[in-house]
Parts: sequence; structure tokens; C-alpha cells
Amino acid sequence: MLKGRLEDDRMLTGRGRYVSDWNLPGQAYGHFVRSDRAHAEIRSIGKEAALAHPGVLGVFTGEDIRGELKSLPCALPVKGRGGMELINPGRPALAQGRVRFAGDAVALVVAESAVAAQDAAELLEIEYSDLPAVVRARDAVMRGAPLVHDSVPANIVLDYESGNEVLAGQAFEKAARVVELEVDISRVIGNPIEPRACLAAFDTASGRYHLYACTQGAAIMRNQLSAVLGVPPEQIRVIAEEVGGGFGVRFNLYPEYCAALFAAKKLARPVKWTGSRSEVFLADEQARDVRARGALALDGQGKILGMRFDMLANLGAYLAPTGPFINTLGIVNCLSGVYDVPAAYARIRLALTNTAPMAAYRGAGRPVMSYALERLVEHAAHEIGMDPAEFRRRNFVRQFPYRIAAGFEYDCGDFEGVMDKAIAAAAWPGFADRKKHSENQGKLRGRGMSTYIEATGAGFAPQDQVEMRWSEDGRTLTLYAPTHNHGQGHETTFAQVVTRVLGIPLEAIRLRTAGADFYIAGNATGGSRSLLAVGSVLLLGAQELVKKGLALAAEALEASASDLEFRDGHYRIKGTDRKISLQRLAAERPKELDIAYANKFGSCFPNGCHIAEVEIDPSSGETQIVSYVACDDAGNLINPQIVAGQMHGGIAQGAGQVLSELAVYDPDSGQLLTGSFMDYAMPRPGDVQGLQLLEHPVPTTLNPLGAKGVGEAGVTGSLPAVMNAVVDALRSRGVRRFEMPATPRRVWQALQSAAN
Ligand code: MCN
Repeated sequence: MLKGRLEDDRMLTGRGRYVSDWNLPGQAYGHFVRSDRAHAEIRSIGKEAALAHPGVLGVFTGEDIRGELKSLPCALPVKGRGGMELINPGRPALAQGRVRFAGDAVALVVAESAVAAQDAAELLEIEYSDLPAVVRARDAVMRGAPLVHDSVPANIVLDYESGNEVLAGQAFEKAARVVELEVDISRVIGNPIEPRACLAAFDTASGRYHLYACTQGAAIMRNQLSAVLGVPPEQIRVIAEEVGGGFGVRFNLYPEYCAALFAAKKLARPVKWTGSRSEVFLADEQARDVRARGALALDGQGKILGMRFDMLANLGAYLAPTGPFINTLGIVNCLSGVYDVPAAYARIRLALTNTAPMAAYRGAGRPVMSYALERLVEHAAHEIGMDPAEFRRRNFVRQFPYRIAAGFEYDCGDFEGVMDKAIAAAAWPGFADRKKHSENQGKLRGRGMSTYIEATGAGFAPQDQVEMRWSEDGRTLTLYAPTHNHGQGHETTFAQVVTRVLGIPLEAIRLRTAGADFYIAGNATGGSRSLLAVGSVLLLGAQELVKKGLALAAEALEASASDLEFRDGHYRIKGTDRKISLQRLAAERPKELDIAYANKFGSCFPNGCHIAEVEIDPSSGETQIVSYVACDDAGNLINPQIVAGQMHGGIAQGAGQVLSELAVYDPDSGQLLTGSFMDYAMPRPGDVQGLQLLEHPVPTTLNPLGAKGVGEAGVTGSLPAVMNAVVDALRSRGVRRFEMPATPRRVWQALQSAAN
């Protein structure tokens, strides 16, 4: 039995090589000068004093990159209402003419030392002319709101719709009861452990760019860079080992990386930049921030006849490469959730504001849908006086495949089986007694459920490539894969998949994903697809490798290939003890057993039932999760321990958003008010007490592993489950409406207002 992960030893003994650990001979250091205001015209930038500072090598601004670097890319494969195309106002690597959010990069100062670059940055003379700013989406779409970009009327880049509006309208006309709920899915800041950093270099001899950067996948970043630099992807290498976490906010190319590459080429020196935690808060992509109004049309027996959502998403000041995707297809790919709904429709308006750009964050749209829907479903059950589990049971999808109104097709699932297991583990019928017990202790107790579903496995690139190369002595096999490992345990689980086929020891397998010396195309880590998609390609690749070895083994054993069998890492002449191991064969026939393989496996639908119970201390407003049951269907599991870790992390991430995290911009000044850990409260160990994790696997046939993704499932389930529990507890004291986060102050205030 495998204990721990293959990567643990390296990570726990300080041998992980993080982005800022890389150095190149002759490197210089960069420092970004950022806008200190939310919206302004740049009237002039005086560089002289900064350039004269000792050690300064160059100062680059938006005007320097004009005509040399193209805009950061952003595209969407679908149109909006009435055929509306996404309006992409573009994003230069350094602000040109205007700054559009507090933190927007205005200039890059490069010097012989990081300190010299920072000191010189202070000497830059930037003259601004302030413009009015708007930070909330609901304000940005009001008539007369300041325009973030003149090319985007009413600040709306897309008015998107999905499902069938007419059918949904008919369902509402014949409904016996309509239930509505409006919710805010709050804005959060990702905060991986390593702040963003890069080391950029240009090799004049080969004309190649090298970028060491925080990335979730070299190939995607390379393609995005290719669009900005105007050179083919083959001329770009993206290199990374440890990146200190990703959580979605390391998926896209960032402007700073482009500016650093530009400076490296101009100065003929590698340029290193190590961002600060403040820069993470200010200038990393942020996430969620969607207001959703939902409605259910019900018949007299609690059956859902139709549903409608109207959402407004805040996309920030510029379109991040994946921002529009996440807020359209990323949301509706599970429109109507686990429920059999004859008619569903969603409209989502994507608005620009003077805030940091928005993109993926664990769940990438699906937590928004699951939160809006599961809050609504739970609310509806209470409104019609039905047990929330019973209400869900009446509405579950039971026949597969099931096509939802948004066009996506669920291939399999057992939603009722999943919920029944969770209900049993959560001792559902005993809740009234537990509530009484809590009340006797002076606490309010609430229970919340979510029966979530999410789409994992989509992927923008058409194929995932893998390679397997043997060392000369045949002792090690190195796997090359496009998805990057930043905490998910790929080194272990990918090796487990391959060793199942090849029968070689787990420790003989290495994983490489982003290096200077190889070029792999495919999808980044995102959409919880690494195992189901890249793991599946590795599985098939390993099978190809065994086939390839057959002829070589036949030669080595002087037998006919048809007389051989492959078992436990050996080719053997059937019925005899004459055999040769795969590893020996690899040593005897160098490179001949190496293999390259490509394929693509796409979306499948993990789901689960999460039940949270919270206790609130009404005297302080403090909320504690006292019990949490999660029963999940992730299909076949490769490594249950890693899966449990992923679920635990995801659940805590969702709980963090519900209980403490909130990114706040001041509506008047447009400044980020929560720009440090003093103001932005991350979840802590112990926030989720009484955690029980259960499995109810229904293997998918959409990939050869029968696996569904787990990396984001926890957050998709916990966000609504924990909030439903908080709202349930507050409901008993007459609180009618309450939005995240349930910080002690906000909970206490809500209780005071309800009491008065
Ligand atoms: N696994 C398994 N059996 C399954 C499914 C998965 O054993 N049926 C294993 C996989 O082999 C892998 C792990 O569980 O080791 C997660 O797999 P998967 O669901 O394929 O997700 P990814 O590896 O693609 O990870 C991406 C996902 C996303 S999108 C975000 S965001 C996220 C997350 O994972 N960011 C993370 N988990 C994170 N965990 C850490 N520690 N750090 C992050 O930045």
C-alpha cells in the first residue's frame, strides 16, 4: 500500500524548486510600477530620474511596447443574445493612455538589483488626470455610468443566454407556485502560497523566448504568449516545476510576463521579477462576483416545471483570456443541476468595472451555478413546507443520458443513491434533537444541503500529448504531460496509472510537465481534467508502449510475438519461465521503447450530496461548522487518499468564501480595501469540523479510466451547503435575507436587525 505521495519527500525537505528559485547568469531584476488610482488618463510619464538611478538598465512603459507587443488574447466560441459578439477591448501588457484599475501595471523598471529597481520606481514621475470609476457591476450597467473602455457601450461586453426562453416562460405561466431568490456570489482573491513571479529570457542565437513562470500548463501559456509576441509557439518555452499552488488563478498568461520578456529581449539580459503578496491582492485575477436572480416554476406537488436565471457578472477592467468563458459556458454547463427540468433558461450579462480582471478560480463558473441553484432549491423547499431532501428526491434526473436545456449531456449518475448515503451518514432524522441541544447551549443550529453536479474535463486544446522516455539503463521512465502539478499529486497518480499497465515499480516513474528541453502540446491543469483526460491518455499510451515492446521482446527471446504474453512488467513465452523484463528490454534497445501518444477525452459529470450543520453563537455572531458530510461520485478513483485530500481542500475553500473571505473595492475611490491578510481572512485549519467523506462511484464510460474529476467538486458542493446551513440557522430568528460572508460582525448585525 502506497504511503503518502511520491512528491512529498522533495516538498517536505525543502527541495522543491519554486518559480522564484530559478536564476540565470547575468540576470537583471524587474519592478512594476502600478496605478495608485482606479481610473485615470495617463498624461505623461517622466522616466529621467528613474533612468539616472544607479544600476537602472531600462524603464519600459505602454508607449514602448506599442506596435511591438499585441494585446493579451481573449476569445469565446459562442455568441450572445441576438447573435451578439463578445466585445474585447483588448489589454496591453503595460497600460496605454489610461489606467483602469488600482494595480494596473504602468511601467516596468529593470535594474542590476531588485532593490535598485524598486528605488528607481519611486522616481518615476507619472501625471494622471483622474476619471470617475465604477467597481460594482450593477452600477456599471446603469445609464450614465463611467465607461471603463470607450469601445464598450454600457460596459457590457456580452449579453449571453442559454436554454429556451419561450419554453421556460410557458412553464412559469402554468405554474401552481413560483419561488424566487436573489443571491450574491461574492468576490474572492485566490492567494496561492507563492506570489506571482517570473524569469524571462531571450536567446538571440535561436530567436527563442524562455519564460520561467507560475503556470498551470506550459502549452496554453505558450499559445497565449505566441499571440502577444507574434512568434510561433515553437519559439517559446514555458518552464516551471513547483509553482506554489494554482487554484485557477495561474491558468492564464499575465501582462507582467509579456512585459518581462519584452524587456529581456531589449536589454539582452534575463529579467527576474518576484511579485509581493500585495501584488497578488491587487493584480492577480480575482473571481466569482456574480449576482444571480433565480426562479422556479412548481406544480402543486413540488415538481419543478421550469427555471429561470438572470445573472450579472463582474469581469473587471479587462477581459482575462478565460474570463468570458467561465462566466458563460462555465456557468451553464450544469444549468438545472441534478434536476429533471423540462424548461430552463439563463441570461448572463458580462460587465466591465474598474477592478482587477476576473477569471478562473476553483470551480470556474460551476460554483456560481451550483450556489444560485442550490440556494434556490433549498429556499423553495422551505417556502412550500417540504423537507429539502424530499423536494430534491421528487426532482432528480433518473434516466441517462440526460440532455439539459443548455445542450450539455449528462452520461451517468445515481443522484438519489448519493443523497441517501449522505443522509444516512448525517443522521438526518436526528436534526431536531441536535437543534434543541444547541439551543439549550444558547446556540442557533442550522442545516444545509446541496446536491451539486459539475462538468469536469472540458479543455480548450484539441489534443493532449504525452510522451514516455526511458533512461539509458532502463531503470527510469519519464512521463511528459501537458497538465501541471501544483498540489494535486500528479506525480503519484499518473505513475499509478502507468504502472498498472507496465508493472514497473512506482518509484521508477518520473513526471515532467514544463521544461526547456521538450515541447508537449495539450491542455493545462484546469476543469479537474488531469486524471480523466491526461491520465486516460497516459493509460492508452502505456498500452501502446507494451504493444511496441512485443516485437522487440520476441527478438530478444527468439520467439514469435504471438507466443508472448505481457504480465507484471515482463514479456514471457506463454507456458514457460522464459521472460524478459520491460526495463531490461528498454536498456537493451535504447530509445526504441520510447513513445509519443495523443488523444482527447472531454467533459463528464461528477456530483455529490453535501450536508453541513453549523452552530451560531448569537451573542458574538460566530459561526462554526460542527458537522459536514460529503458523499461524492467521482467515478473510479485512482488514489482515494489524494481524492480525500482534494475534497477536504475544496470543501474548506468553499467554507472560506462563506465564512470569512471577501474582496472589497471602495465604491467611491475604487481602491481595494482588502489588500492584505489583515483585511482578507483566509480559511483556517479547523474551520470544517466533523468532516465525513463518503464515495458513491458511478464510473463513466466517457474515458477509459471511468474517472470523473475531483479537484473542484468540494468547493462546488460546499459553497451552497454551508451557506444554506447558515441561512437555516438565521431563519429561526427571523432573518429573511443574508449574503456571504458570514463573518461574526455581519451575522451579529443581521440578528440585531431581525430582532428590532
Ligand atoms: N484523482 C483520482 N481519482 C479520480 C479523480 C482524481 O485519484 N477519480 C486524483 C488525480 O489523479 C489527481 C487528483 O485526484 O492526483 C486531482 O485530480 P483531478 O480531479 O483530475 O484534478 P486536477 O488534477 O486537474 O486538478 C485541478 C483542480 C483545479 S481545476 C483546481 S483550481 C485546483 C485543484 O484541482 N487547484 C489546486 N486542486 C488543487 N489542489 C492544490 N493542492 N492546489 C491547487 O492549486
